Amino acid sequence: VLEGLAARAALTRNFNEIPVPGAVLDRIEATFGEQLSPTQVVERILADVQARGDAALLDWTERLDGHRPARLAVSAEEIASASISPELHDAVRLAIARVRAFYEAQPAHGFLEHGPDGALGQLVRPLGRVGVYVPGGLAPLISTLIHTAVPAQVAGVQDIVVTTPPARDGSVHPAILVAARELGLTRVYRVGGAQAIAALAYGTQTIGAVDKIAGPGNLFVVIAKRLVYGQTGIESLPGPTETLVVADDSAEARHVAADLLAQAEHNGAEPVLISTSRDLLLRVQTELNGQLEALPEPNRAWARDSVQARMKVVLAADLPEALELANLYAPEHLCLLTRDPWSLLGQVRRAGGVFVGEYSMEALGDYVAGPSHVMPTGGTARFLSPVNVRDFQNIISVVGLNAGAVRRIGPAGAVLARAEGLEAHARAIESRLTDPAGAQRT
Ligand code: HSO
Ligand code: ZN
Repeated sequence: VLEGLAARAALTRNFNEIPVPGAVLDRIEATFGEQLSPTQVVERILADVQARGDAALLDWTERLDGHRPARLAVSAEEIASASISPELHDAVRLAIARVRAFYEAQPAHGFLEHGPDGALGQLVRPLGRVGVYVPGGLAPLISTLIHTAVPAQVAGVQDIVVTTPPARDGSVHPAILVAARELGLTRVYRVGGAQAIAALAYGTQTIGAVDKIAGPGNLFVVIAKRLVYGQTGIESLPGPTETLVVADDSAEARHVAADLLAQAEHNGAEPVLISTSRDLLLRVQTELNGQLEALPEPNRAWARDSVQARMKVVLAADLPEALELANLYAPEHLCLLTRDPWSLLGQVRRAGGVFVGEYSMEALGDYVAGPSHVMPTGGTARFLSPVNVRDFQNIISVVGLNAGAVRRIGPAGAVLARAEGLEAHARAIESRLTDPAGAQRT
């Protein structure tokens, strides 16, 4: 249990390179026959896809996912005929409807202010083409497709392509295909990893280049997104998830434990508990052990790894200190399980999402609450926001001044231009000031 300065030190995050598990390095050596860093692996894949297009995608998919697809594109028939249980299908529809309703409420329009100087404003336009990366791997993240594609659709993006790694038999999980169908998405490609990011950034014969790539992925996906940034846009570099629970003595220990374990079952997750009550901390410890043992495998092993390797427990002097520590950590998820959680909202400054009270469990937020579950991780909530409509729009500044404005503000512009040594700028401004026709206009 950490307190005071020790808590502060433990919750202060430095930017570190993503740690690479030894098993990943072993697999790289087995696959490549030499010791390469993950970044070197990604650089090779990016260069190869850029040079050889589809042929490289097929080779890397065969090599890394164990299957050589006959076609990269999932066919229209496959999407149309994908089927899941009625219960799951209804849940997919509900998730889509709720995420859509949430983003339709986000104000995302431009403005044009008319005044004596003319008009100034911002045009808001949807991005042209967006690529959504849907992780496969341990879990087929149906919800991640919904939580990334829907804000893009609400932003007005017409062209959304989906890439997702195929299973060993080459299939894509039917629920991902059903979700794509329900979203009206017709372009789904069975390719994952760095090769998928390369395809979206550079374009291949089958997969056209996109303007922005969104969505979480494994280490190689994140490195690839970082390396292609500039060639294409990215929304963030999503890393392992974190959940920070602030709880006082009124919190139900079983809820606190359940919320921490829910996110602990994600690979590499970091659970953090800050409480003002030592008694609650003890109760949570007992609950956590019991609930952990009751989980089935492999979930128990995943959750245990997060709890044992990364969980942090802090005893705070009072709720203001708890919130100050939470802001310092800037968690992806901040869960408030206190007597009067709404009263703390004013002190929340840095978090991806804040989950207020015992009925706002983050696990529900992962699926059907409304806001996208793609939220800033690793302390990036200091400067990033959750995926939202604005990620899929660009803003164009509008300058529409009149002659009177040039008379009033032009001289100052010319002075600044000459101070910068930029004579042609000054003259461009003054060309309107000396134009006799223009000078008469107001
Ligand atoms: N909590 C994860 C997202 C997720 N959970 C998807 C379940 N499915 C990252 O915030
Ligand atoms: Zn989750």
